[in-house]
Amino acid sequence: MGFSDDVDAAAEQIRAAEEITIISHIDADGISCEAILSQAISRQEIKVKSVFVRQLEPLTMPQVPSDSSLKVFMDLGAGQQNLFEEHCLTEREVLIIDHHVSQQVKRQYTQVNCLPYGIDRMSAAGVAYLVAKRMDSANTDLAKLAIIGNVGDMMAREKCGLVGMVRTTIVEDGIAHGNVEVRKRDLNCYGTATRPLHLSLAYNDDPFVKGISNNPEGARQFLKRLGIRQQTEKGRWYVWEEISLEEKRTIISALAEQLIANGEKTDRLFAESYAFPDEQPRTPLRNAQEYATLLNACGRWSKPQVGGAILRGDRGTAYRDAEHMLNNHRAIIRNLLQFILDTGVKELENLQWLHVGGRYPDTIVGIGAGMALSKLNNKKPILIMCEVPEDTGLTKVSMRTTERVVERGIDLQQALSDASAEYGGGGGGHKIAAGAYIPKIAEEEFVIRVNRILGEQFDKACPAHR
Ligand SMILES: [Mn+2]
Repeated sequence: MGFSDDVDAAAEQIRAAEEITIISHIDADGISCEAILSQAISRQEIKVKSVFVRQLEPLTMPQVPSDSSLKVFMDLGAGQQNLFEEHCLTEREVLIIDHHVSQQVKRQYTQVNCLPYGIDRMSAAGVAYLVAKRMDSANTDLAKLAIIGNVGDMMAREKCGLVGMVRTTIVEDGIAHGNVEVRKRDLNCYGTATRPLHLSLAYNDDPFVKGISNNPEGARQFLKRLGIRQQTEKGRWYVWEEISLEEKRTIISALAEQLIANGEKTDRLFAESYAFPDEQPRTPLRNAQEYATLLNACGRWSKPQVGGAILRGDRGTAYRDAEHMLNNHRAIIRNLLQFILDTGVKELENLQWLHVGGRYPDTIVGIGAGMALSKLNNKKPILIMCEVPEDTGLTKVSMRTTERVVERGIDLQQALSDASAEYGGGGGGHKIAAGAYIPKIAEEEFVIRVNRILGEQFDKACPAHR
């Protein structure tokens, strides 16, 4: 049995069902998954309803209905199959569509998961899309949604573009359908549809360009020196997507020169980007990255259905609500970032850390950690702890690092899951970004333990280095 057989089996199981409940995750990948599969199912005239959960755990299991419907778990479930057994779910009523590490249990739940086949650069939305396409080859309009989910789950981060089957099948389907446009060797930069040029450059730190990254005024002067128009006659700021190809080239080669002058590599200056020509210019819907942020904002404000409505084409109330959440989302992240910088982190040999208490929603702490890292010593992973509003005995831990540090042997997902194993706390995520829940009383010991594990990872990858 190969991955493609599993996709077949999943499509079969869905087609045979009379009624389906989708249980999906509240992030951009999970929201995209739900929109892809639920539309594909409705198009077959099968009844479907959806439930979103922040994560699948004993507390959220009661949200899974105990009825006769087929329960399709998306972007979660692979690692929580013990919960299915505990809740007496049978093999017949469960289907898992996921890309996370799977857990061995007695029951053989049907699962379609790219990870065991060595496909580690595909998110759950990618798997969901392949199933939807197998259900009906006319579903290629949904490739766009799968691209948003993959980009939202940072599948394009490491290689500066989507790779493998996601690139060769899903992106190509999107291009052929006409609602996806690929820009090869675009600037590796966020906010190309909505941020003024200089802010887009200043907020970018991968690669970090001295005098420009984290320096809006420096970026503005840089553009001025290059003779790039920055504002319209009426004073509106231009964004990256609307300037000419020639202007883009001028900016990119000047940035490359700066990097070379500082003895830095230029390989991460370029990235393949995914644009959506069917969306309004200068809105967050115009490219996969900003679209994913909009969906994440919906999820983090506990309104994943609003994100789902936008993916289904709602540009009225849902879109206005989402824009509002996006603005709030950004304001509170800026505030958190400032709090981390003002308070300062404590440094250990292999990491830097801070506890932000109950000041910020636990759902945004990881994002704040990532942003703070670029303004701190980015050679050391950052670890931020915060309180969990639903459970005063628990602490949420979020860690972030950079591609360069991952290249040196660091795996944050492994570090957190090893360090929290003994508390039964789950660690999830990726090499570059991971999170875990631990008992509040174990906080200090935990930080020390993670520090030690990171040291071991550094040593193992490069013993001579230290
Ligand atoms: Mn995912």
